Formats: sequence, structure tokens, C-alpha cells
Amino acid sequence: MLHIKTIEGQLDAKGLKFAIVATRFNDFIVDRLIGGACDYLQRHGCDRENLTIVRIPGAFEMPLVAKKLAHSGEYDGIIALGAVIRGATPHFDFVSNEASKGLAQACLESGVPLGFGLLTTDNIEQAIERAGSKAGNKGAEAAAAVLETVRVMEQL
Ligand code: INI
Repeated sequence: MLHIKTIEGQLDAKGLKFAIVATRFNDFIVDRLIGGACDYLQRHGCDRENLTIVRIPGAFEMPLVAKKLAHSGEYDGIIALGAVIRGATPHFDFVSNEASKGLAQACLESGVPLGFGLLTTDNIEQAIERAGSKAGNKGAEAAAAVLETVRVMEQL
């Protein structure tokens, strides 16, 4: 795209601070997502001391905690990591809908970039596939997305 002004984010996490809000629910999956996110950010220059992990009960609690972190002024970006796995009842739909809507709202209200690393899957196998096996690691992907967005927002 010659001659077209283009703004894009460099994937350099040096000097940036991130909060990771992560559920205890389905922790065997979520711990892998946390590992993926931290590994990605550290490999892109983020210091260990600039990463804070906040553990919360479940996905339904995510929006409130993400909102407080985003409004604190302490962090350049927030990464929300969790897994909602469909069961036999409509509970899945209530939890996943409220969590995703609330996270989007926290992000837009605060103006702080938020990486959406909340898995919503039909079964445990799909969650495992997205937590560091054949479909990659969605924690690392959420970290990459938030880093790129932080660097874009700095230029706007
Ligand atoms: N929370 C999750 O993070 N993942 C789930 O799969 C899940 N399911 O299936 O129930 C879940 N429920 C708990 C919910 O997020 C709240 O913590 C709970 O309802 C208390 O408010």
C-alpha cells in the first residue's frame, strides 16, 4: 500500500505494564492460558515485575475486576483469561454472554485495551486444543492482540 498513511503497532512490550485477570474455574485450562500470555509478553520485552496476575472465581466475576483494573491507571493493558465450557444447562449462555459483554464494556468505558482470552467451548477437548495444543494458545493470542492495540492507541 504505497503512499497510504498506515498506523500499526510494534510488538515491543518493553516498559509496559499488564494485568492478567484469570479465573480459578477450569484452572487446568486457564493456567495454560496464563503461561502462554506471560511467555509471549516476556519474549517481547516485558519485565516480569510489570506483570500482575489477579485470580478470580469465575468468568461471571471478570467484568467487575477488569473494570477496576482498567480504571486504576496502573496498567497499559488488561488480559482476561478464562474458560466457559458448555454443560447440560443454559448456564453456559448466561455466564459467557455476561462475561463477554461486560469485558467489552469495561474496555470501552476505560479506554484501556483489553485482550479477550475467554474460551467458550462446547466441550473440554475444544478447550484443551486452544490452551497450548493443536489450535495454539489463546492466552498468547490475547496477549499479542493487547500489545498490538496498546501500541496502536499510543499513536492515535
Ligand atoms: N465459570 C467459568 O469461568 N467457567 C465455567 O465453565 C462456568 N460454568 O460452567 O459454570 C463458570 N461458572 C461460575 C460463574 O462464572 C461464577 O463464578 C459463579 O456463578 C458465581 O458467581
